Amino acid sequence: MAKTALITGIRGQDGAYLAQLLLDKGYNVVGADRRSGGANYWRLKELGIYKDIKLEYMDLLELTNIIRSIEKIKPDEIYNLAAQSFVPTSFEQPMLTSEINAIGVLRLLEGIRQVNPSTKFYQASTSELFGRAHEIPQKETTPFHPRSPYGAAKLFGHWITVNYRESYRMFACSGILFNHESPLRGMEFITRKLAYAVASIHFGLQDKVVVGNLEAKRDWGFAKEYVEGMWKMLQLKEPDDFVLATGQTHSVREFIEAAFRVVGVHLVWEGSAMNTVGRCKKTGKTRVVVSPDFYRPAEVDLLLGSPLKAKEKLGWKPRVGFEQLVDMMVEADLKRLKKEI
Ligand code: NAP
Ligand code: G4F
Repeated sequence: MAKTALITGIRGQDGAYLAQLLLDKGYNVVGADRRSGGANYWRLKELGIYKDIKLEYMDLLELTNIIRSIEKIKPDEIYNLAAQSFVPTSFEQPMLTSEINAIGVLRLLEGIRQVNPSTKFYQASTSELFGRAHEIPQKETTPFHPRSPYGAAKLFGHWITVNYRESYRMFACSGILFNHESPLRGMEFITRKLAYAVASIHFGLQDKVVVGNLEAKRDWGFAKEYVEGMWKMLQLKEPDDFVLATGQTHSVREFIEAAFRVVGVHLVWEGSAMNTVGRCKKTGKTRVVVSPDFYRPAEVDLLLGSPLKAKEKLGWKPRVGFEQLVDMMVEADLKRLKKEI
């Protein structure tokens, strides 16, 4: 009999790719969909899977709703991808972020425990847990030191998942995923913001992009590969926690340079820190401006993960490299914009 998976955050980047993967594997896929204004299913539509998914109204803020949904759907596996996932918003709305990213995980685990504790559970943990990183590269045993309300809330989500596994012998895994991107990434994140801006500048629809800290470094991988790692974790004999990462790190500045190279623009930089601008080497036109508006109260300076345990125990390894990822994202936005204009 086909397995049933319940995915929270189905309308997000990872939710869409995971739904696609599980449908391909023959699962019945149910998406937990909160009743939010202007609900948008563009990712599921772009992947051509919108009609193959059942949607269930379920909000991580409401335990009774979670219990009823689990009773009704009877999932074999639950993937908790729902979150207030944007770090800057967590400084503006720390309590709402914690209600969703911390207590929301507990509500879900408690719902599973009460209805059917043999349901397998995946928690979307994050490299933001490492924050002010205590070692390089970061691995499963690296101490946590979150640097935002987002990271602190996710830390609770991570430990409560471990706690329910240890206390109630539940099959609960936490994936400590480093940044993963794709053409389906939300526009507020730096990679997609840049891919879209570069495409837009190329077609003359805008002349520059305004960004924040150029020196922050991230371990950027391709989201479609990371959802495969999530699924692999729930197929293990014993539940465990895993880092998924590429093992490579690049600065925001390097991402910007690579993105502009896709459209043949080579940048030269002038100034420093918040007074930096990036100009097109050929035309001298200003294409990048740094503004304090996009700086955070506390920054995560360097993330670099070790995927060694995932390689050994899950047989998971990333294939798409940095340049290929940047290229894929800019090309996708060039194609989208070309259709629109
Ligand atoms: P995303 O695109 O922002 O998607 C998050 C989803 O969560 C959205 O569909 C959102 O629904 C839903 N959501 C928010 N609040 C909710 C609530 N109260 N009840 C139910 N659903 C709610 O994020 P993503 O990039 O796919 O990431 C997936 C998960 O992995 C998140 O938990 C994120 O924190 C974590 N993570 C991501 C990365 C990464 O690099 N992408 C790395 C590590 C961990 P709406 O569509 O209604 O807004
Ligand atoms: O793209 P970002 O907003 O992603 P961030 O903060 O690393 O968080 C993402 O990855 C986490 C995993 O490590 C997830 F848990 C989380 O849910 C999310 O998916 O910012 C990346 C870096 C930061 O250092 C930021 O300061 O880019 C820097 N940055 C510089 N200018 C900018 C900008 N970030 C954004 N969003 N916008 C800018 O203009």
